[in-house]
Amino acid sequence: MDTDAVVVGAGFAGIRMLIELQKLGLSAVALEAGSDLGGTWYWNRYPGARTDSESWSYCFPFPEIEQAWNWVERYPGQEEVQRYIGFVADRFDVRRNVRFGQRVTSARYDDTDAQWAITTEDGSCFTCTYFFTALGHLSVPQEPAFPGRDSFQGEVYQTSQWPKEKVDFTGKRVAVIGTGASGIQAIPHIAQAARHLTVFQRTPNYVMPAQNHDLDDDFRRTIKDSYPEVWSMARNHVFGFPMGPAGRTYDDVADGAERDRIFEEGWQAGGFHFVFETFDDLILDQRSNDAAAEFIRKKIRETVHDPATAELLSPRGYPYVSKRPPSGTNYYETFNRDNVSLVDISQNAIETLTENGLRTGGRDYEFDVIVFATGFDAVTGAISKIDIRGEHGVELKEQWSGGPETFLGIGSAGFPNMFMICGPQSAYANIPVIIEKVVEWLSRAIEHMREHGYRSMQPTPQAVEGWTKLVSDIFGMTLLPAGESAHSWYLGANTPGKPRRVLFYFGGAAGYFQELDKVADADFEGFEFSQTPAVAVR
Ligand code: N01
Repeated sequence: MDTDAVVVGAGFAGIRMLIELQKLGLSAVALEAGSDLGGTWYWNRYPGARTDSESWSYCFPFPEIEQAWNWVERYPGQEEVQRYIGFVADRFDVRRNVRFGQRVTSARYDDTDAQWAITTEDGSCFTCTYFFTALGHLSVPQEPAFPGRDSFQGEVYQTSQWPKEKVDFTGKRVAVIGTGASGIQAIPHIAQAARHLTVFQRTPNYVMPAQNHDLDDDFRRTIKDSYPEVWSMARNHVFGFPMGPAGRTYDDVADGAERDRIFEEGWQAGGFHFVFETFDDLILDQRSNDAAAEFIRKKIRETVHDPATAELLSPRGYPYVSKRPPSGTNYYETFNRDNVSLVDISQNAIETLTENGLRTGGRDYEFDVIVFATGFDAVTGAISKIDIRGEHGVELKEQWSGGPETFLGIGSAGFPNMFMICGPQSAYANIPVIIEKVVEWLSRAIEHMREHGYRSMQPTPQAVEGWTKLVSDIFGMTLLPAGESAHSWYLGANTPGKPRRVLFYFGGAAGYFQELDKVADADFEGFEFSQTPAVAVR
């Protein structure tokens, strides 16, 4: 099949891109491995899965959708988000352009006719001029290679590959391995049904209370009436949330009690409000960060009855936010239940899975069910699973053997017309807000090519080098590098053997948008264009 564009993935990014391609009058197909739309929200069906961006900013700024769609909860659950994506796709009539059950295995650029050939697992081939990846940052699950994995005779689940049928934990002895955002959401739900739940924790997290609740009609009306302001705030906010800055730093508040009052306000506001509405230098000033970290530890001590368990749950030794902080609902409270226990594996790695459970610290534990909540080969995992070859047959995997190198998180030198929607080194922020801007930018880029009769574009090696350095320099100005010791996936440090490379631009959503606009306004400076396959225009 030949189309103008192929989009790989039908989650938020893929659907948004399909809508844009339709507006541009281009033919397009999206290839999706799942059997329905949603991407992350298709695969992550574990109990308790929900966003930790507020629903009214975890969506697209299409006025007709904003008015027609009614969010049920402050933080929508997996099912609600997946339904939303389907609603958007149907309103714009793009579902018909999605091919489900199509896992892409290779993408080859043909130098002679400047076309991409995209092949899927079942041997189907799609040729196109524009090749978009919309793969998500967290789409390749990672299960540690525990010895004895196949010997365990009970049920095994991975949070991000959860079955469509409901899993019944009633009366069962369950293990959850991993206390990242997925584990933290799943644990309180599993605990309610299981006979006994044992949580295996390697690194404690700083868990903020989500303070989730249903929305009422008055609130929905207010939001619907104020979407222009919501988006204006989100686009100007460092992480793409409709929040203002806190307007103060650590040094502005000398009194410890007053600082705690401010933290308490953030805690009650819930989720990321604690990060962004307390002190503006939380990820820049160690003292500010220490104060926040100690406040959270105090909350854990107040919540968890057993002091030894509270101490094990208390993160120490790495800065707050240097590892992506999750939001939870009844997370710490769950450890007060009689049927829940916590096992610290920071010093005693899981030695092996056994026929009846697992062994750690020389002790055998027996389970009916083991749940892996062990995270993802983040950001580069999905793209590196596709055999991508650009000009002169150059392999992307080979080019990125020391870690990904991109310009703006969108393009890589030597890969003409391959556009990553939020690829490695794009902005770290509330993702729909970033997707929206990147898609607008890509639309402008395609219009620019059409206007000038260009056939293809790709970033120059100099632009890629400059961006990679900028991304790394910005990261180095924050407290985030210290997250490496706590296996932060921002750096790929959660994946054994993965080269360490800063995987995101941490200069904020607004900073990223300025960078994108600067490039586009200067006729896409940093990109080279080709009029015919053979002639490059610099
Ligand atoms: O994965 P994670 P996740 N032995 O990498 C542990 C997004 N998300 O799926 O911390 C024992 O955070 C590992 O231990 P450690 C969100 O961006 C969003 O939970 O590396 N344990 C850790 O505890 C999030 O950040 C939402 O020491 C091992 C856990 O497994 C991202 O997805 C919801 C181990 C993995 O935690 C990833 O979250 C869910 C081993 N060998 C996810 N290897 C919302 O928006 C790993 N672990 C709400």
